[in-house]
Amino acid sequence: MPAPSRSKILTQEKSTTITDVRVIVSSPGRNFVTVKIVTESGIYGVGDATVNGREMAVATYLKEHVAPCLIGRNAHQIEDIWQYLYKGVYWRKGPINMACIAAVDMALWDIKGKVAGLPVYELLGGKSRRGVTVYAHATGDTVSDTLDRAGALIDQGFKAIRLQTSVPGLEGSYGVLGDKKDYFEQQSSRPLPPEQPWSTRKYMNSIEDLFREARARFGDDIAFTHDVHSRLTPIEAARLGKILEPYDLLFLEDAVAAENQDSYRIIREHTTTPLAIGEIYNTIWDCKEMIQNQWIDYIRTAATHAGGITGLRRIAEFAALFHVRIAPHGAPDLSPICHAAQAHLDLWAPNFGVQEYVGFGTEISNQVFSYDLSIQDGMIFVGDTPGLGVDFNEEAAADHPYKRSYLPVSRLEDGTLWSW
Ligand code: EZ4
Ligand code: CO
Repeated sequence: MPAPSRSKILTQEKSTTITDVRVIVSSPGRNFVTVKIVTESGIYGVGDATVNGREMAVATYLKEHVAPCLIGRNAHQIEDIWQYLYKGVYWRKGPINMACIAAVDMALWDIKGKVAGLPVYELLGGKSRRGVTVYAHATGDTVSDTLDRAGALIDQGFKAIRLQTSVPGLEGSYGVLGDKKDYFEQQSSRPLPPEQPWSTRKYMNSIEDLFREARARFGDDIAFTHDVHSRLTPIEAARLGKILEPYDLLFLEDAVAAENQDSYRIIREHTTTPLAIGEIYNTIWDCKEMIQNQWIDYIRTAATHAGGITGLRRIAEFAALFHVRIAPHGAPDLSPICHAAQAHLDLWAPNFGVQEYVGFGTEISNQVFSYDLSIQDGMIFVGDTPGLGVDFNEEAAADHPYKRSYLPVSRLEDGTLWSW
C-alpha cells in the first residue's frame, strides 16, 4: 500500500524497519523474559514476555517462530503486527502465544513513543488523572503481623491494601510471605514446585477475624482487598462474600477459578461484595460473559499476559460499557517493563480502578531494568520520557542467568491436588 507523505518523511528520517529481535532470559532475583526490538535507525523498544515457571517455552516461541516473521516489517504498524501474530498463528489465544504478542506489542509502543518524542500515555489519548492509585500487599503469619505491616503501609501513604494471613493449621498457606524476599518460588532451595496444604473449612473459619480486626484498627477510610487465589467453589465464594460484606471490601479477588464464566453469576446472585478476576486470562474472550453480564466489578488482566497494551486497551474499552473497571495484575513476576506499560495505560483508561503494586523492582533487578516511574502517597507517577520510559541493560542481565523455578502447587489434606 502506498504510504502517505508524512510517514515517508518519518521513514526517511528515522527508519522504523525492524532489523533485529532479541530475546533475553535473565534472573536478576527472579526470572524474566525480555524482548528487544531494534529498528534500522537504531531506535529500539523493549517488552516483557515473562510467564512464571514456563519462561523457556516463551523464549523459544519468540526466537524460533516470532522473531523471523518480524524482520523487515515497519515497527509503526502495531495493530497490523498484533493481528498478524494473533490471527496468523492459526492456533489463537493461549498463555505462551499471548505473552509473545504482548512483549512485541509493548516494544512497538515503546518505539512509536520514542520516534514521536512522546510518552505512551499521550499516544493513547493523554492523562485522565494525576497519578495511578495502587493497592499494596500486607501479609503475615498472624492477624496482628499482617495488620502491623498494613499499618506501616498506611503510614507511607497507601490508601488501599490487600490483606492475607496464614490459615491456622495450614503451614505456608497462599499469599503469606512475611519478610521472605524471593516471593512464592523458593528458587535456590527448592527448584521443583513446592507443595502446600489447603483446607477450605480452616480458611473459612479464620478469614473473618482478619477483616474484623482490620476495620477495628484502621477505621473505614482505607480500602481493603483479599485474594482467594481460586481456592473456593462458587457457592463457597458466595458465602465468603456474605461473611465479608460488613467489612466493605474494595474487592474479593479470584474467588473461584472460572474457565466456566457462569460461576460468577452464582456468586453475584448472593453477595454485594465486589468481585475481581483476570490475572491468568489471555484475551477478552476469557472474560467476555462475566463483563457483559456485569457479574464482576474489576478486570485484572495483565499487559504481559493478555496481549500487551493493545490487548489490554481492547479489554478496558469493552469493560467500560458495563461499569467494569480495570485493576491490572502487578505481581513481581511481571517485569518493570510490564509495570510501566500498565502505568501508562492506567493513566489514560477512563475506567481505571486501581493498580496492584508490590514495588517496581528489587535492588538486584534495578541493576538490569530502569524505569521512569515513582511512587508517592499511594500513587504511581509516570515521567515524560518518550516511549515507555524503560530500559534493559543486556550486559548487566548476562550476570544473572536463568534459574529453573516454579510456583507452588496446593493439595487438600488428603493429598488431592487443588488450585494454588
Ligand atoms: O500468585 O503472580 O494478585 N497476585 C497474585 C500473584 C500470583 C503470581 C503467580 O505467578 O495472585 O501473586
Ligand atoms: Co491474585
